[in-house]
Amino acid sequence: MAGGDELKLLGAFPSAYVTRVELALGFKGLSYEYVKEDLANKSELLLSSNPVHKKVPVLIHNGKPISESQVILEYIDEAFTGASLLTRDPYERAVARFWVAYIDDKLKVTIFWNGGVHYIMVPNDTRKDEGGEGGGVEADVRGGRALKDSSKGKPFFGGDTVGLVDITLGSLIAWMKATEVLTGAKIFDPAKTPLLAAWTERFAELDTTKKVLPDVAGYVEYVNKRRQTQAATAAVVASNS
Ligand SMILES: N[C@@H](CCC(=O)N[C@@H](CS)C(=O)NCC(=O)O)C(=O)O
Repeated sequence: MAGGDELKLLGAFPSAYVTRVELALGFKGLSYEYVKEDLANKSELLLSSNPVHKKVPVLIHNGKPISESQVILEYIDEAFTGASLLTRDPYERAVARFWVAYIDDKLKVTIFWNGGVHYIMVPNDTRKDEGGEGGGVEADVRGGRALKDSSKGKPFFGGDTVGLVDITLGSLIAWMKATEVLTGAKIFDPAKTPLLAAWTERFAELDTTKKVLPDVAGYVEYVNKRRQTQAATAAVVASNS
């Protein structure tokens, strides 16, 4: 890449944390080498690059490792020129960081055991209905409060171009769609959450997003395979007990 910079991304399917780094690199127009990790058999490079958490993603820039997806996103924005992912305005930066933390905390691809493994996106929120519109995540992210707060009527959370919040929520789009296929649930329903449903379509249509976002069918297949493996293991345990 330009300036002799060398970028290596340690990643693994089906991590949305990795997807968000790929989105940020794509929107910045940066090229990089993708190093696929086997999380069941982590490489020496991963273990030495992220000795604290031993997780992907790790971005290695000219030999220097950076861990934790949100830290990586901000590093990419600061270290490289190109479209800014965060505005210069301190207050707007604070609002964007608030919603990024909120999405990370409340909207998760959750894996749980309930007679089988389910990988679905669920609002990780136990607050009671506060305003008659579902409360909690419904009122906040799903009800569009985040979008209204950040975008000021512009197409993206980042305004006219995508920013940190777009990338963080956008990295979950393929999981949202896979969840819809697997459970029949509508995550962002145009009838109930028109702003977010329109944002999802707008974000998904961008060239960078199309190149980076994993195939929904691949996620569905991954989940179904995991379900089969878990069911087979459960059957063996039951027959031995
Ligand atoms: N907070 C981390 C989470 C990263 C994470 O959970 N990575 C998972 C894959 S989705 C991982 O590497 N898991 C391997 C392990 O837990 O051993 C981030 O934002 O980067």
